[in-house]
Amino acid sequence: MSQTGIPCSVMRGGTSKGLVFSGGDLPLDPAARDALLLAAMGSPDVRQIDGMGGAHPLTSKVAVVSPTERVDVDVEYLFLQVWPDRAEVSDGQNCGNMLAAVGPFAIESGLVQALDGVTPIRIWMTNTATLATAYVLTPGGQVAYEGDARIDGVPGTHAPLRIEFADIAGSSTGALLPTGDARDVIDGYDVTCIDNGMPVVCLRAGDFGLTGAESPGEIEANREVASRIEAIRLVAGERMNLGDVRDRTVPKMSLLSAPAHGGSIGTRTFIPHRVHDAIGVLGAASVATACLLPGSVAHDVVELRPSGVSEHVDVDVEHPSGFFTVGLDVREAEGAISIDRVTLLRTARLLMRGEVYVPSSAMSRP
Ligand code: NQM
Repeated sequence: MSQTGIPCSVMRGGTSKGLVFSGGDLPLDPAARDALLLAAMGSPDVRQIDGMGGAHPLTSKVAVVSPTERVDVDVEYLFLQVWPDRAEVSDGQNCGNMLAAVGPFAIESGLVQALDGVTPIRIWMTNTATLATAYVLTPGGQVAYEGDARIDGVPGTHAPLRIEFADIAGSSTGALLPTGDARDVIDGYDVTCIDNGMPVVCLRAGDFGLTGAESPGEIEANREVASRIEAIRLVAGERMNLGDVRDRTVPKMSLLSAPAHGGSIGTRTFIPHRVHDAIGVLGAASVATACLLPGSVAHDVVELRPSGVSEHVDVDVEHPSGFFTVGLDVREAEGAISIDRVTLLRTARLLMRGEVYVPSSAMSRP
């Protein structure tokens, strides 16, 4: 059987890892593209042994980077989640971690001309029709990967890559609070359904008999809690305008607790069936935003230092492998809070560039 090689890079973006393609190297037809990506990743197979996937949703990701005809935008980014154990590829969510790889890839592949110093790259995130700006360090016009920035969940230090989001409220659901309220009750549990970049349902860990200090493995092993949370997710999905979410990767379910390590809030997040080893970028933006909303479930447990809401608030989101600091530019008008800008720090690294090989039969499927 012959094989076909498709140009691609393997990159780490934040705490995730995946394949990054130039849009022109993939089939235009989504079904043909997805068949190719399943073959490239080795899905469906829990071990993804016959492909590049890392046998976990966080390491089974694809970013497609393309030129754009939009004004005021440099490149377009489509995120595709390849399920490890199912023959499914989803464009139904965004990914702020793989987003960190997009700017460096755009420069490396010649889509964007780097400046000498820092290159701002405006990225149109097609999954949610929202904009991000990534500030890529480019001394001498080359992408810098080495540096002294540390993000929890990734060993060592790397070049800092600042990302800004403006106006991401209601990214997938149409509203920051898609149910219209800061708090709802589903199956007897208090929840906050929020979407500031990622649809997330906030819950109190204590309501499920958890302290919030459990490891992802311990929480996943608790089948009773996992199935109660999935039942809540299915109802929340309908109420959040996402429809039947049985086969969707949103909303994420974040179990919140008082901070235990000097941060603002503790989190353990189902994404939605595995528990994240850290927390997603946009997931963290949604949780951090919930922390500022009076009446939310997050507001019950958050500890902000200094306390209270000012024009700029840094929310230190604790997660299983450390902290994720989300900066929020806040506006208060007529008693309502809105977030004008979200800023955060990531790092990214080009790991390999070459061709990924797929059986030629996968190219002609479906
Ligand atoms: O929320 C995992 C990740 C993500 C998504 C997930 C992400 C985000 O860590 O922006 O980054 O929640 O599926 O890659």
